[in-house]
Amino acid sequence: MERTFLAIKPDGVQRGLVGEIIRRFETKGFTLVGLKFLQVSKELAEQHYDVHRERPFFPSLVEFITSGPVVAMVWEGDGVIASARKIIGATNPLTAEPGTIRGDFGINIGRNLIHGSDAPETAQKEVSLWFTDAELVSWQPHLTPWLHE
Ligand code: DAT
Ligand code: MG
Repeated sequence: MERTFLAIKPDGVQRGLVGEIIRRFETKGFTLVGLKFLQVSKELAEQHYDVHRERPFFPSLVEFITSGPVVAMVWEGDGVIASARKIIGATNPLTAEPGTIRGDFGINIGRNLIHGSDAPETAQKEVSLWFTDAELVSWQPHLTPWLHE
């Protein structure tokens, strides 16, 4: 089953949007399989944003994601990677569509509330960077027959 990595960034936590953000994936019908609340280390932040290492905004990315607690999650479901990206919205909250998390709650690219894996390869990499196998729970939600034909 497809899995993706999502993280509510320090702005989402500080603004009291943790419940609201989790609700959107939960009510959509995806399955939560991993969840933790943590203070991100500089090492983890740099590994997570490794693809952006050469970008001018790399230092501020690392500084921001380590500036306060983060909610790290793994969600499961058919098509969850692309669907979560749609639920999250475009990178810049100012131009993200209303109805998306970034479109509804943000105005600045450096405060875009949530991270979501962008493809199957990055999802796999990020899930194993942030979670051990023992921290992920495989379970069968009782709602399944009401969500799948
Ligand atoms: P996304 O988070 O939508 O996957 P990304 O992977 O291209 O976007 O970039 C990672 C984060 O870096 C993004 O959430 C916000 C920041 N960022 C991206 N482009 C930026 C830019 N041009 N200026 C400042 N920050 C930027
Ligand atoms: Mg990205």
